[in-house]
Amino acid sequence: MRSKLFVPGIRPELFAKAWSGDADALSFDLEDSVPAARKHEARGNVVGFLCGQGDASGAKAIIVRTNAVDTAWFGGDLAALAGCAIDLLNVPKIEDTAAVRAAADAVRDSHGQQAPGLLLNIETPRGLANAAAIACADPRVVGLQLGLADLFEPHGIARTPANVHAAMFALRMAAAQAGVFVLDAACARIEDADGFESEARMARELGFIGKSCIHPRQVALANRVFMPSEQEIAWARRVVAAAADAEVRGHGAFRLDGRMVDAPFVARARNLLQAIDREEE
Ligand code: 1VU
Ligand code: MG
Repeated sequence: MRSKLFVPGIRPELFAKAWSGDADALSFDLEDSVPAARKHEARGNVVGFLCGQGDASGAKAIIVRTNAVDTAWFGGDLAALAGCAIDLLNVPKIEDTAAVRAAADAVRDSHGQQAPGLLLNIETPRGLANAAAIACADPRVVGLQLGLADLFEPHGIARTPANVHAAMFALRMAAAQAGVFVLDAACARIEDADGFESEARMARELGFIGKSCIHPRQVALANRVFMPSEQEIAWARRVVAAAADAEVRGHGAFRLDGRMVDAPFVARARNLLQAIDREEE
């Protein structure tokens, strides 16, 4: 999921374009891009569109961002989405494990055996402080989504590389503790391709799998930055092959192209190859 394109639920004229575009995932939004008076309309648009597509999204992951668990809209969002083929529900502003359990229970009630996985937004100071516990709170949680606009803007925190890195690193460690993936935040500066790309590169270096996009022109940038290079894949294959050989010889650490390789490096290589295999399935 290198790129996840947001599409406001009240802009159905964008749905078909987003569907046929290059984003790895689409996130139909019922939350902040939809004013309170139009929540019902947004739900109707999204449900009508998704039900009309059946499960024909192909390789694209289909996500819906609901309203937060403690809002009056959350229950109605889930009830409306119960019949749709959705890969993930993205739940915003999760702050503690009680909210995760409430979301997971509600999704099991509304969707039963077909319940989609949960992608949880960490976008408040309290959510960030509790992120590891949140990620571990229910087996339905598959990923965390960084929300920098909510995390920074109301508190007057500038979006400098140092501030962004601090938030990313904290979230990455929380996700790693739970063994779930993590996605980078949206970037509101549509015209600033360099800014988008430098945030995406920082995220990639920290092991994030992709980045939220709010405009189609950001999708190609995210797809490029988060795509593993041929060299990385070739190196991973060599590490795994050499590790198998070393194991036969009874060695845990060995030398490959002037570098020492042992268990953590082999784990990284295996993770990369497994991620590629999953993409190809
Ligand atoms: O060239 P065309 O006319 O065929 O298409 C336009 C436009 O319709 C299309 N487009 C999109 N298509 C699919 N998904 C999108 N999100 C999307 N955005 C635009 O691309 C062509 C060029 O569009 P544009 O440059 O004229 O864009 P507008 O001025 O119409 O719209 C800009 C905004 C930012 C309003 C629009 O891109 C948008 O609504 N984006 C998503 C906003 C959103 O969902 N926000 C909430 C999530 S982000 C968050 O919560 C934290 C920051
Ligand atoms: Mg937000």
